[in-house]
Amino acid sequence: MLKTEESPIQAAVRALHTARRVVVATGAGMSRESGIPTFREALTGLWARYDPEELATEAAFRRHPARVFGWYAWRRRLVRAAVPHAGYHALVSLEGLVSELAIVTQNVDGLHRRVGSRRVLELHGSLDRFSCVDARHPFPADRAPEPEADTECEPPRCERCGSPVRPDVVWFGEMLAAGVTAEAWDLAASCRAMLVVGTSGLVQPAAQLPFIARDAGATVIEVNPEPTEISGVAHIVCRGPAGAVLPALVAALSQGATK
Ligand code: BJW
Repeated sequence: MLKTEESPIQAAVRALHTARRVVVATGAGMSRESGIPTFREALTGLWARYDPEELATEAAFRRHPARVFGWYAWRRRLVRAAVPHAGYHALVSLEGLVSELAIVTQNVDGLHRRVGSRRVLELHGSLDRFSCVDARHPFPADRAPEPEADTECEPPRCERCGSPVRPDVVWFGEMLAAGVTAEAWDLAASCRAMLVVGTSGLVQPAAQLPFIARDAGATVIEVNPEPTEISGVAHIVCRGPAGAVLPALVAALSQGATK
């Protein structure tokens, strides 16, 4: 896919220029430059002794509800304070440069929606929503406690069944929502180019998306400062942070720089 004299950005511009449908698949690295740690970075402060993979399970929540609820409250505070970086705004601009664009994100921070990206599919749910652990009855977000300090925090109880309230995210061992998953899989199978930004490609089933796109004939472009499980399947690899690569890519595309 990369012509010998081309830079990865130029090759990516060429692929995006001719693609009718573009999918951007984002992961935790997309928000790193906005101050939100990636999922696999070591935790800090009160949470330093815990492994995120052990906190993000229903079993952990049932065993230690205040610890897990407090961890999510801390993360919600980080997200509220975060300012979406230039890469987020570049993806909004990209909507105006291609015929059709959808963002499929594993992130639960809502930053794509906050900057105004129009078609955003959140595969792993959202920190902004809550439901109870037993029956998944919705719980109003404005009634969820928001501790000021970095601390454990007892979850509220469901008003209908009394079970503890949890964040409406997809934990390990849980199924992704059927509707959003079907839509994401259809998009991956029918896009002509997929930008894969800031994901390690370790978590299933989301990690399948670039493979589906490639098998269906799309050009897969990775944006990540580090090699990942996706690098081998990508036709084009832009090594660098999302906050620098995406604005450069969109600027080059808008100038029609295809050489
Ligand atoms: C930058 C950057 C910069 C840094 N710019 N980039 C098949 C095989 C093996 C295991 C399984 C399997 N199928 C299912 C499983 C089990 C499990 C799984 O995948 N486990 C793996 C760990 C092996 N999957 C599940 O359980 C899923 N459910 C499921 O499959 O249901 C069916 C089923 C049910 C029951 C039994 C069996 C099957 C559900 C997965 C849900 C994942 N949920 C989480 C938590 C969400 C809530 C929360 O945030 O707390 O989602 S886990 C966590 O990982 C979070 C993330 O969305 C997800 C992906 O992480 P991501 O985005 O890739 O982040 P990182 O941190 O890994 O990587 C960051 C990247 O950014 C790095 O590459 C950096 O280099 C890069 N970067 N700075 C650009 N500036």
